[in-house]
Amino acid sequence: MGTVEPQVAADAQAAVTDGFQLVIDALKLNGIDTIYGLPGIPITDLTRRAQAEGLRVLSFRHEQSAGYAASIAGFLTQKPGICLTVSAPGFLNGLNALAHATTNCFPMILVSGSSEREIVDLQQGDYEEMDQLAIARPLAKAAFRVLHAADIGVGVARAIRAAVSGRPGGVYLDLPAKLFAQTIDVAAGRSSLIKVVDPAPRQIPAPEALERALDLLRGAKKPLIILGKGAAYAQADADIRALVEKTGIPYLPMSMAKGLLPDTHEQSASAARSYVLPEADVVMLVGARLNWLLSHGKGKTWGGKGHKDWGGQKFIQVDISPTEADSNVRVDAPVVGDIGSCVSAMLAGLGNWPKPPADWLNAIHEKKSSNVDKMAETLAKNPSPMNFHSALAVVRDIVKANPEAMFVNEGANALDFTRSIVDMYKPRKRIDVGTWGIMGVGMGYCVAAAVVTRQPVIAVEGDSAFGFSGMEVETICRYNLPVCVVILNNNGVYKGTDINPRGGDVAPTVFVKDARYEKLMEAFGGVGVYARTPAELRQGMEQALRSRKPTLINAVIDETAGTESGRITSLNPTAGKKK
Ligand code: ADP
Ligand code: TZD
Repeated sequence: MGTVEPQVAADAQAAVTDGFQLVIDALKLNGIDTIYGLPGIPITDLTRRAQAEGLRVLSFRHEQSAGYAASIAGFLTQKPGICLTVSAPGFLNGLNALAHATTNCFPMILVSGSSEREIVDLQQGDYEEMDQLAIARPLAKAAFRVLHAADIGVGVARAIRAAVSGRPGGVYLDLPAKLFAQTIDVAAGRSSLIKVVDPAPRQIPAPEALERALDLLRGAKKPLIILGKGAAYAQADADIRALVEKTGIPYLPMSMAKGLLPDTHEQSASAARSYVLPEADVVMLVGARLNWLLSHGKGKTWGGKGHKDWGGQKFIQVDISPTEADSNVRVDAPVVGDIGSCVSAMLAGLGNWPKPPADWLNAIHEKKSSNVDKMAETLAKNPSPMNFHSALAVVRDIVKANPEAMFVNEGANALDFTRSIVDMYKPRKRIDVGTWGIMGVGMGYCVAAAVVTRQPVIAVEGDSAFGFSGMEVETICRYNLPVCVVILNNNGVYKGTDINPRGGDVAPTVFVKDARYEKLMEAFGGVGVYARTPAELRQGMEQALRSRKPTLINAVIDETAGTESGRITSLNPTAGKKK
């Protein structure tokens, strides 16, 4: 007996599994191989054990960056990006990214440990006490809590389905501390897990909706296609290109749809944007919303008389969300379905498609050429100090020479100028501030972009924008990621020249002058470059791409360059009051 007993005990032990293990098994079973997070009570062991089980666990310096990384990993892979945080404060730090994912239609799951339910619910003051589920719910597409180890499989499956099906979004999964240590029988645990079948089912558009849309488009005299980041997300690149090319219709890519067709494509109307929007008579939106980024489909941008007046365009909207149509103006032909299915069905229905009228195409061509010529003149200048244009002329060349590189972009002027100057050549290479125009996505995006695509990453950052996630350069160095950060440093938010009329503190938009951001990268073993001329910037970028070493280039630009709020000064209620 004495010799048998320990064996029985060991067997009994081996025959149970616990909450930690089941969470890991459930993720792995569903093809999730990376966690972006930050350890601490109660999830430290989850991060350790996940790593030991072969998941890639990327630890950040702040949950917000981990969350942004997860959100963009979701966009790039169509699988939910996982962000793992501790309770209350860690959860709240991750929440911004969860809301960002929901707003941008990126699939992501924020998994947070939480404190004891019975203490939290009686508000008895637990360690990091917070009713996280209630707080996450309005910001997430769905929110779930798992109380029993046997329900982990269901919880993870529901979170995955909610994140990626239909319109993708952010999902919250609440895992209380007690769950992790719960044990259940191994066999029962195994059979409780769910491998999600067809997590994002195709949604086939109705034939009559397609016919309505194609009829409208065929009859247009001045048709226009607008491609949004939903189209980029859908990974239907070849069909989208074929639809644009076979119809011959000019198109505008929204910021993150740049590169879906190369920006140098002859049908791109980007350089004639302010001409085509008010002039077009039928506009087909493919995975783009008529939100503020498109001036709500009305007003002067669209040729309306007043700022809320309809410009007379008819809209076709291809979108997975049936409630998106009519959100701002009338949509005459909604086509509801996933973009892959919609676009291939449209292609099949094109028949003998008439080219758009030549006078429309010629007018766009003319506008484009004169705008491109004007821009070329500006870019060719070599002012001292550098300005946005002379620095971005270099970035444009480097991106052209490295079309596979991922491209991250945030800032105000640093965003707006870059978006219009730097061409993209491949789908889903450009990732940026998205629907909210949010600052702080930069370094988290860099980490995820490098990890997911294994391509080099170039980030063009305003100096203010960079500051929101700057400490993550340590993360970039720690994982030795091929990231080249270029800071367009003009000493402040928008620019660096504001003056406090009363003296004393500097103005709210002004930073330390001539800050040496490159030393931050050097502090962690990366390469720092101080660039005062386009030639120094070019050399720094070329070297970074060759070496694949983490590099930060502090590109010093004219502090008077830049306008308040970049190109959206009109949204700034104080700007009008300024002399
Ligand atoms: P942008 O900012 O580029 O204009 P938005 O984020 O405003 O793009 O719009 C993206 C749209 O794409 C959303 O309305 C979303 O419902 C839709 N969408 C996302 N993924 C898909 C998909 N796979 N199929 C169809 N529509 C999609
Ligand atoms: N906070 C967050 C989270 N998002 C924001 N968009 C802002 C604040 C407001 N904001 C902008 O919209 S752009 C910007 C801020 C602070 C920074 C602009 O300065 P920059 O870029 O140095 O990054 P430029 O090139 O100097 O304009």
